Amino acid sequence: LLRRAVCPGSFDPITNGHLDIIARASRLYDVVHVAVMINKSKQGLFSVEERIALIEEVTAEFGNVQVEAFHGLLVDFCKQRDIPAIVKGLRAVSDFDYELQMAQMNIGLSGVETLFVPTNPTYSFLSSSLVKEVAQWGGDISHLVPPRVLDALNGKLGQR
Ligand code: COD
Repeated sequence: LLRRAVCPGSFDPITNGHLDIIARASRLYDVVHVAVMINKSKQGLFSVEERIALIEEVTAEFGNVQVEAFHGLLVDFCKQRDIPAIVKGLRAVSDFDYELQMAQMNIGLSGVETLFVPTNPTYSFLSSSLVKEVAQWGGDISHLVPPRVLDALNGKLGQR
């Protein structure tokens, strides 16, 4: 029996903070599913296909990570794939209120557990939106995203 977990998110784009959580989950579980939420009401910088391609490239070395898009409820994604656990990074107390609410809703909906991993302090301030904002104005983000993502960001922002 394979032990599975899911790391869900928007990943627009994946940062070193996300990658750290996925890497740590991949050491604890046989298979880690990365679920990229499709949000029709919020257009991202990267398309869902582009986000998936970037995540696949930067997680390939772990050898047990599977990347997919999803829409609807995360617990339904879990049920369809026999995934009993959601792994989430907690950056600060500011994440906690909402994460606790979602965890309690999700276990109530379908019994799926949520495990919180404390963020690597190097990345505790890091979010996709800050990365995009800093990159947009030419700030150096090379220590905050994988090189492949840096290239992709420069490509996107250069086009505009
Ligand atoms: N350090 C550590 N972890 C981090 C960092 C960091 N710097 N940045 C992000 N993370 C982790 C966090 O665990 C975070 O939750 C996750 O990565 C994803 O982050 P984002 O910003 O890409 O994604 P969000 O916050 O937009 O994703 C929200 C979800 C898609 C997980 C959530 O909205 C969801 O589950 N939606 C599906 C619909 C659903 O089931 N709704 C009911 C919920 S009860």
